[in-house]
Amino acid sequence: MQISTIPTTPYTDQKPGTSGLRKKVPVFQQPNYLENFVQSIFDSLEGYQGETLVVGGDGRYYNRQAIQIILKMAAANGFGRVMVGQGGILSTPAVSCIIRKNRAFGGIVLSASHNPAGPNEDFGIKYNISNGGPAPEKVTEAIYAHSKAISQYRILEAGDVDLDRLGTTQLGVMVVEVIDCVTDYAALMESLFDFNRIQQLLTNPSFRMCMDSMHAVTGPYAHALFEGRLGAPAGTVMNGKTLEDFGGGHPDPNLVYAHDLVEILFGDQAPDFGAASDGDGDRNMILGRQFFVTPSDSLAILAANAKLVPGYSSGLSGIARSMPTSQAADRVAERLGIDCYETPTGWKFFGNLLDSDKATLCGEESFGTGSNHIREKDGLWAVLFWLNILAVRQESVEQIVRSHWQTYGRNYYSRHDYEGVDSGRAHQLVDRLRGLNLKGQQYGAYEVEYHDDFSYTDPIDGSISQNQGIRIGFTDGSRIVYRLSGTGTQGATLRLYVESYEPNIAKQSQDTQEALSGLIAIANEVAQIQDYTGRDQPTVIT
Ligand code: VG1
Ligand code: CO
Repeated sequence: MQISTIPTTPYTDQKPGTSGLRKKVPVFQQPNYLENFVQSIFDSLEGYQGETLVVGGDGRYYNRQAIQIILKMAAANGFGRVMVGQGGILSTPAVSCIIRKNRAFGGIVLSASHNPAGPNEDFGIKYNISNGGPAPEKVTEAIYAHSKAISQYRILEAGDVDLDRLGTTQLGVMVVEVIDCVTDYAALMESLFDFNRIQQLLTNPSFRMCMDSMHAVTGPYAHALFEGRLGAPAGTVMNGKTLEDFGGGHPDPNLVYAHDLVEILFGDQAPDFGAASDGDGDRNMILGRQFFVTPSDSLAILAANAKLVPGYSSGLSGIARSMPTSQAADRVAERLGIDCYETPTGWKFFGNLLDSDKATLCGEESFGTGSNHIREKDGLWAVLFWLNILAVRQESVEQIVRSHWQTYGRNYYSRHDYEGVDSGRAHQLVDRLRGLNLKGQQYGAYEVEYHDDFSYTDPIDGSISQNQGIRIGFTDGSRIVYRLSGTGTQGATLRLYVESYEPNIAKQSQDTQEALSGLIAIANEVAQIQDYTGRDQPTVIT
């Protein structure tokens, strides 16, 4: 088998966003587009000769073709072994787990997460480092720099590898190992949670659970864990077959897109517990019977109840949350006497905190929670964590959340997304906000305590990340945050995050949008959202 060096010219748009490079499939199918990016990843790394690379994706359209190219390029560039999930399938958390367990050099995850899939929809590629986590900014910047200067890539001339048959094959001098996508991940879950107790809960006829895998990557994992190992009745997992187009859906586990599940959990005779996960399996939504748990609350509740779960019974070293995530977790950290870190959006910023044991649990408002067990957010881990708590406390989801609010107060929280707006106007909106000086301004009952553009200095390596979102904080602890998405593939997406704190138990049962209506009006007015986006309503409210 021969290694070819193919001349190529750069593409100028290969800058990784919040979570890797995401583009429409036809963009990735342009000549050498994927090859350029993969070679740029390899060119940014040092010392991988003979080492192991983990490769897998969420099963979306173009996954298999991309994997064949990556395998041949890994072989030509000198990797010693590639571990690839059977059928090309690996969830994002499973990749992180497998990198760590096998002390791999790194991994490539093929996913555009919750973005729709299909021939004209989205594809994505992301590099993870040896700790199992997303490449930090210095690596993604190096990849981008290489992509702008690339002149050639290396690829092995060879036939395709059979991705469906478990076992090892040879690709030149490199070994390709096709592995079961669930085994290592399931073993890790079993080491963290009280599977016996969860099994008792799931086999008790008076408890019913519904898990929506949304035709994306968690299907095989959820079947194996819940219906297999934990004994839940067949049918507990819905939409469990991974499809290349995710069944035409939008595998974003929220009240808008997980509508099948929401209908069931908010219908008559609803089950006790519902959960959904996203395209690549790193996000989760938790529902009780006719009850929605906000992701920010979920993080706080997991932290407050961590002692009930075997893997966390010795306590937490700290908690970390992304800046726009509500401050509910901060209150738990305070009571536990541990630190709470506030990072920019994106899981890559949690890596150093987890590696240095400054944080045990991490979370984002965007339906992402996780811990130091891997270096990615982890959807099914969160579902199991909730099941473990439910099994121990023997209370309903709603009871657990309400008693949490009674103890800590309730952080009303909502995110409004304006998707696909004109990119130039969206940037103007943010630039204008950055230029205002709002400190001390009064809006009705609200007085602005601080107004800034969030900047983060990593406490471990000192790296600085600027312009991470406009924050307007009020003296009563309420907040408004504006930032532009770094994962979209069409125009710009403006995200508005609104939060207020309610300690009074008598006022903790309001509708969220109503409770936040005053702040939302201020947020619209201050940023002139209607003028800049041309929209009078957000596309998605979560
Ligand atoms: C979004 C979320 C962010 C998350 C990122 C990747 O980013 O807001 O919290 O880490 O997606 O998640 P942005 O830049 O669009 O706001 V996933 O599940 O797409 O890997
Ligand atoms: Co995801």
